[in-house]
Amino acid sequence: MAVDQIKRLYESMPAKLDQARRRFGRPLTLAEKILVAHADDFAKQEWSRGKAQLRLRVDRVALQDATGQMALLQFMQAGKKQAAVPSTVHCDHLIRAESGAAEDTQRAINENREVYDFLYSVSKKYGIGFWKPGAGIIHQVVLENYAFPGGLMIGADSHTPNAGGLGMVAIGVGGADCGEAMAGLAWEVLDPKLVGVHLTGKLAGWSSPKDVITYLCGLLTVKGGTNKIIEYFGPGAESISATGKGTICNMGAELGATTSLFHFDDRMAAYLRATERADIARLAEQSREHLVSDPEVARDPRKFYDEVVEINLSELEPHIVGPHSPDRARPVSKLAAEVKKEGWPAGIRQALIGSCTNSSYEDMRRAAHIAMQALKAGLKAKTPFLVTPGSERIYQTIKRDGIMDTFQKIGGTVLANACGPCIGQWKRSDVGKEETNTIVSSFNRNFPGRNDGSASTLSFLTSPEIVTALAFGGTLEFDPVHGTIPGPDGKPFRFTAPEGEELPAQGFVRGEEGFEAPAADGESVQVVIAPNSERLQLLQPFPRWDGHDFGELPILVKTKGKTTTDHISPAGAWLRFRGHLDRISDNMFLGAVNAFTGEAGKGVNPITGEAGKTFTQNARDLKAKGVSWIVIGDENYGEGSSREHAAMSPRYLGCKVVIVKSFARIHETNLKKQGILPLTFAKTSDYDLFEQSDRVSVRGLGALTPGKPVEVVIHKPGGKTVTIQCNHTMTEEQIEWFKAGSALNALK
Ligand code: MIC
Ligand code: SF4
Repeated sequence: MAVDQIKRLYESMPAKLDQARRRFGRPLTLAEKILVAHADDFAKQEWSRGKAQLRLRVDRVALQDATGQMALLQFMQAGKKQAAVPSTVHCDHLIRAESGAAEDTQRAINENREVYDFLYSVSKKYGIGFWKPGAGIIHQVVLENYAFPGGLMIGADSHTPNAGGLGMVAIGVGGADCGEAMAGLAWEVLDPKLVGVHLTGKLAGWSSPKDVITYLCGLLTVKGGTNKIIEYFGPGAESISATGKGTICNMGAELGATTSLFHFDDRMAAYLRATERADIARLAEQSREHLVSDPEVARDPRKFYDEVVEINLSELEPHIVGPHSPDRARPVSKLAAEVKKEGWPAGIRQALIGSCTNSSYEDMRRAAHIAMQALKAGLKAKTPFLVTPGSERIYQTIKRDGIMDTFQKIGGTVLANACGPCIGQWKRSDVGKEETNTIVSSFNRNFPGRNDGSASTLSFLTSPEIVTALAFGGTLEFDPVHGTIPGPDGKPFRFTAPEGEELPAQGFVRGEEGFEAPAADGESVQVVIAPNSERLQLLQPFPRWDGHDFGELPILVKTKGKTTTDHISPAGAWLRFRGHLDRISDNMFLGAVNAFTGEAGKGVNPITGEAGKTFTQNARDLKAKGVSWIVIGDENYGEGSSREHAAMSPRYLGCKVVIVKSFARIHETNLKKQGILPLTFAKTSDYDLFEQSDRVSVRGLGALTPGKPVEVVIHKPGGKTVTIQCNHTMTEEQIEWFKAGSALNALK
């Protein structure tokens, strides 16, 4: 966004904020200020936390190459000449880690040429900035180039909140939301509740920003942040660098939070200057009072936030979370005992640092400081050590400053500036397919199967400095903070706490950054999709609702326990088909645990009774027979990624209704957008009523009304019926999406 647009935004803030203070009759928090400043129509807008639907104007849209394909295919259907808001596409998810940066990037370019060409030509045509493969991971590149205090951004990726490290309200959404904002529509979100995190004390020693968020994950759990903004404030915030703040906000996605953000401060200004944005730093400094909460809020936070959490950073111990869920947290010092108790393999097979969560200069410096200590002592890393830098700028800078050299000396492999092993783009040959094994990384997610496609891999997440120390210890039983490992001389060796400056003393190297500006006039640019492509497929509109209630639908799947988007629509090798709805639908529910059998990915065909087929095979059979179906799910259904494929594949193969105990925010919206009815049990225990051979009817759809429950009838095989109540959160407009068959149909 051009500097003069930021200037105009800041100039408009005082009047808008005053208006809001008058209307609400109280001072404002920072999140509220940003939401108010971006209201589509402040006067008409209803404001009620947890209830109102906000209509906002976003400053920017960010897309990556996996979800971006669907987002752009949907945007193209809107028939616009140009994207209405500044937007960028980042090629980061499709590069598979195999043998190192240069080769992996080249291989990806060859394998994904068709997709990259598509993204490039669409970008060029519609005025969208394009970041080439290898240029960096979306959130790091956005932080370095586009994020700014007080802005509002949406991104087709759940870790978009990373930009909260620079005081931006940045929200992860489905591709349809992005496509619509790019087509010039206001963007809608549920007015979030506000959680204030009051930081006191100071981060020091081994404790790092990662520990703030892994600790919070343990405290609030993976659904603790649903429909809430987490706002960090207090004197402790100043002891955290802007990139460290980014780490904390990034992983707020693991709390299910709408977003997370910090108040503007000098650390942010320093980062803006270091990334060649002194003009924005100056503007923000001049508008400082609007880029933090009002002073009354800081004095008495409990009056203004819905919840307040206190963290004394001086007392915060390094934490580690996992396996299989980011909220399984404990201090590193308590891990060894738990490993013994649970019988997890203590030996670490791989140690990985980097990713969009933790690849700042500071992270790399601190990790290198640990590595240097070990090198000096003559120690060798006991596990392979993989590094994914977040951007070309980081890569070039750590290369110049000798950090890369240190990593290479300990036997590390530097991977492309891309997602790689974080999203299952990892060709790993050191363990058998079903071998239970342990890995540690500085990433943000650790759902089963996430990193290498194997649910037998136990993935633990912690700070890059702890990961590096663990690579030398080689076991989860080593506590780098308090423990020792044998040195080459047999004497115990103890690490000292990591150190590392937050910004490079000599400035960042620009490097070859891989940005392509769009064409000045995109009219003549052709977007090509080969008709026989297996990677890309133009979308056909979903059929409209036929006006009838849903009668006696079979249950395709009832899921048990965690059902993340990685369970519903796995990534890894499937990323290949993200632009081809039919092909990718073969992965539907492959990771979901069947509540009737305990088996993952497979179920009984509800019509033929045949067992042992994948859910997709059964769904395709039902579709061929013209039978629609329903999904029953557990708590926080759809947690994790923003990928709308987790809603589109079910929709495409005939799903009408998803009834669960509770939803994750992005997924619930994605279901609505694609025309599926998302319902929650009024009584959670009604989940237990559903059995394999039941049929399910949903009544009164013609009278669907915001806030009014719907009646669901369970038909038991003997003819007995049970009627239960289910809730929905659809607004008038969202009910129109349902009737039209999808939000996109409603728009046309
Ligand atoms: C993730 O971290 O799960 C991803 C891969 O970045 C996803 C996006 C995707 O599925 O493409 C996300 O976080 O939204
Ligand atoms: Fe990429 Fe992993 Fe970050 Fe998602 S969380 S954007 S897959 S690095």
